[in-house]
Amino acid sequence: MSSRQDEPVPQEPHKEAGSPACPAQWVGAAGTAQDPQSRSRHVTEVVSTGPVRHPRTLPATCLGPARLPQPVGAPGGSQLCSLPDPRCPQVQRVLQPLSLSLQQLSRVQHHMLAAMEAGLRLRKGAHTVPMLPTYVRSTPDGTERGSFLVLELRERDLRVLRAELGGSQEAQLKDRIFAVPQDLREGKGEKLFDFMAKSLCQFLDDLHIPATSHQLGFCFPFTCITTGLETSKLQSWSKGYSCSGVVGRDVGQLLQAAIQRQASHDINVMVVVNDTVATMMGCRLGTKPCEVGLIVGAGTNSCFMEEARYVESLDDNEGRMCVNTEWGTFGDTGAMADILTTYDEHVDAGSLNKGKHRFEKLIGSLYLGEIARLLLVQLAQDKALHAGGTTPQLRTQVGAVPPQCLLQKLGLQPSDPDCFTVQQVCLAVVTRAACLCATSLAAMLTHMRKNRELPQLDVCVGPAAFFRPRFRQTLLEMTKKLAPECTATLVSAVDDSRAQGVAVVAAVALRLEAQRREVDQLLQPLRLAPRARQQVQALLQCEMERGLRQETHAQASTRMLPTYVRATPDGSERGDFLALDLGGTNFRVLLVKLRSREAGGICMVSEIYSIPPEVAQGPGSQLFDHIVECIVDFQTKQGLWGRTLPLGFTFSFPCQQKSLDQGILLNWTKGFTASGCEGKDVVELLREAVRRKNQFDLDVVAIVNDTVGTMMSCGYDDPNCEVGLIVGTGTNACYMEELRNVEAVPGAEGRMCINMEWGAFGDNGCLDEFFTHFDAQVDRVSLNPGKQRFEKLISGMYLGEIVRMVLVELVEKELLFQGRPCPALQTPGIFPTKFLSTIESDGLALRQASAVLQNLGLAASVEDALLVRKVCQVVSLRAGQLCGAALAAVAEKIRDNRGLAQLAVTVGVDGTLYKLHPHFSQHVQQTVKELAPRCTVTFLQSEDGSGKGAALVAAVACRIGAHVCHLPGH
Ligand code: 0WK
Ligand code: BGC
Repeated sequence: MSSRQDEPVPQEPHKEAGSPACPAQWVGAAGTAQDPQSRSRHVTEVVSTGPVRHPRTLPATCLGPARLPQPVGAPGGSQLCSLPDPRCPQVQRVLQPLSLSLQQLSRVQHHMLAAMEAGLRLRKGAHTVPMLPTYVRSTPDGTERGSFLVLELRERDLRVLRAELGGSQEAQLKDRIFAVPQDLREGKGEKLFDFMAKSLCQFLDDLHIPATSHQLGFCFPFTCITTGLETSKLQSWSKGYSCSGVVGRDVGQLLQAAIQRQASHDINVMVVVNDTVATMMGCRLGTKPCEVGLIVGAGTNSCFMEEARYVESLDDNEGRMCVNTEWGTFGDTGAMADILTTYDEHVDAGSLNKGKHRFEKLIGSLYLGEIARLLLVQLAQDKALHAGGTTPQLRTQVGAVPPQCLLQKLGLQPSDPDCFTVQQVCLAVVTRAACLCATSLAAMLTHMRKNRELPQLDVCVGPAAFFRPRFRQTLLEMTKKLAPECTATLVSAVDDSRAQGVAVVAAVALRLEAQRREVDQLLQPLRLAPRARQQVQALLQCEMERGLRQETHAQASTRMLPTYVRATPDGSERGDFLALDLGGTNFRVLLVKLRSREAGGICMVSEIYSIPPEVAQGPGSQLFDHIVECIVDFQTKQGLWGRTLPLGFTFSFPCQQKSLDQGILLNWTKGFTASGCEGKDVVELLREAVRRKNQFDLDVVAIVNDTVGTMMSCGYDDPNCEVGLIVGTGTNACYMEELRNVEAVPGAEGRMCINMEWGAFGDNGCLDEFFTHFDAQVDRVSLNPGKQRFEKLISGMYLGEIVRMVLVELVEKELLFQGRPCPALQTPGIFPTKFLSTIESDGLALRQASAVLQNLGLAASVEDALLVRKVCQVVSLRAGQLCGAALAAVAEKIRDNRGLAQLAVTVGVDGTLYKLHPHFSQHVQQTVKELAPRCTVTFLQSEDGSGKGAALVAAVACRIGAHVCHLPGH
């Protein structure tokens, strides 16, 4: 049977305790002063720790004319937390322990910073502050909409609101306040939650709010461990609350259960928010959201937007996470022993939570009055106040009162000097509170600046009400002194901001959830399920078989081209060789000297030359003339004139070979379209160009594909290397196939290296179900639509374009950059694949992503940067998995060929994407492990490129006498 006591009685809105006549809050609420007149929805007062525009002082009336304390930081003010020098030395002596020097404050700041960093780590140190993740991952961006119920449990009352968020318009609020009697605050927890649920239902009934389902945000200003927006387990009560049966329980569920017990309204407790978070989310400066929430009221606490990767307890450490510091508990393990005074110990001993929230007890208004009273008692005992007279009231705990009234209320007849002394005491207590609050704010800002790797930090701070000018001035100037590289702009708001903040947390959560669902839907086609990966592997195995067999070769999309490379190097190769390497990012000419290992093994000199697009896409003769010019330049530089060295030509395009030194170009790929080459023997084209130059001879011994060159180059170090893989501008692979399976080449003995040309896999439509509309767009605008379709899902020439297409669609759907037009993204090639490597690199990724977007003229929020990173990750993961599935098909083919239960094989790899992308190689390797579990595949990155491999092929050919020199006189 609920007692009258627990019946919620709505209060006159906002009639705060204490009459306006008596500036009650002098000592009470240190920093804050509620101006009951200002009922306007949003009064923003902006003060920053930028340069002091003009020193503010307290109105003289308060402190007496002459001996006003020097504002902090003013010239000559050494003792930072300076105290007025009362003529009375006793007052000086009693107040001395409250005045903290800059060294002491910096030490507190330093300890606080260390405690904050320790709090973020999984293994907590001795002195930590909790640093609790709140699962608020984004600040409002002005698009929040929706109507929410808000329940705000406060020091002495409960506020129930309905907030209508309308994007940039001001939130419409209806509210009611219900006093929370002391016995409820210190009684059974269930009673408190029933009271809250009842108040909620009464609010809905009284305001005839239609019976629909309501989303509720619960502002619960106590230390909670949060594991999601809706789940917060109470760690400890404070600020006069001590209900039983709640600590360790999920307060969101307790409230939900209490609401269900009311059985009158359909209300879902959607988010449980700490008051600092609500404050931060409810404040903004124009379009700039606050990234710090600061509470200095009955208690003190703060929160800030932390880089999630520093919150070790988080699994998904992408982006940002609002962290509730719970700095009120700082010093609970003795970190402040050197500044705590006996008065502080006394206050703590008399508090409901002895030994806890020590820092809060130096700043929160719940405690300052008590500290002041104890100082006054001390002063009275030292005959420095009221001629040493005290009264029973002064000796027992009292609330915050003005000096005159205070002493009269305490049955004392104060003299003017007494009033002045009381003011000094109050000033000392408040100034110390402001200075200590500044140490923690400075520590937090410094932490943020360091973690964001910024030379300067400039953030908006949402304090939960007006700070008293002196408190605010001391707080801001001391913060500036302790953290000169940080500028904090205080954006105060009347207490609606907190309630609005709770609604905004719910709205942002809904916005992010809706966005996440839409983004996942859009990206879904780019995700490859395990079944799809197996399918790709099986499809390629099928295409390989068809490519090798004469009767199906023409239909196969993978042309499985014989290379006439029958053996990998055995280390006995010797001699000097020229090599050309065309088809990758760079064109290289190399001199490769093969010696015995004792004589140094292989030494190479090479020169990189560019192939300008107009040469790669001009007349073929021009291209080969350009190649010859480069050879001439190289020979000159290397003093090779007069020597005709055997040459290996790495030509990284699909060539039908009838012998080692003959290769008919089937079709250009990778941005090459030089005319008059396709269908021609490129070795002949080169020889013609040499003849045109008519200055020297070339002895082309072998033309090899870059995959073959890579396999040979790695095979020189690892004889087990029987597969060559390139994932660079283009992609392809080769491997040592049993000659018996290579129907295009007579003979059944031994093996031959097959250039798979897997870039064309799917050109016959066998992969169509894996092509998304993004891929179709990329293919459509490519130089060779319909061709190299597998390559266009994987290689460096195309991944950036796929990402660009996805970003364009995300902007169109207003899921990125809030739908702001991004002309830059309409430009083909504007998002090269190297951006993926930058954006996906670990560590500073988000800053990299923002920097990349910035350079494209795209102002990105943290969410935008996160989303762009996600798109890059999805596109590169798919590419790595497709490449891995294809490689698994090759490994399984070799294992199958050899009838082995288990195969161990090495893959020689080259290509900028494989080598430089931070995660691509892992994606490939993991997929190979998944799809070819009976193959142990070792990946060997080629250090010297395939030019060395081409020279080795030439050397092997020369060694086994397979090469007939075409030169006159040979
Ligand atoms: C380096 C090799 C070259 C190959 C290239 C592929 O020496 O033969 O074509 O890798 O990688 P890309 O330069 O296209 O990234
Ligand atoms: C070419 C292959 C080459 C691969 C890697 C593809 O576009 O068709 O011959 O091996 O790129 O460079």
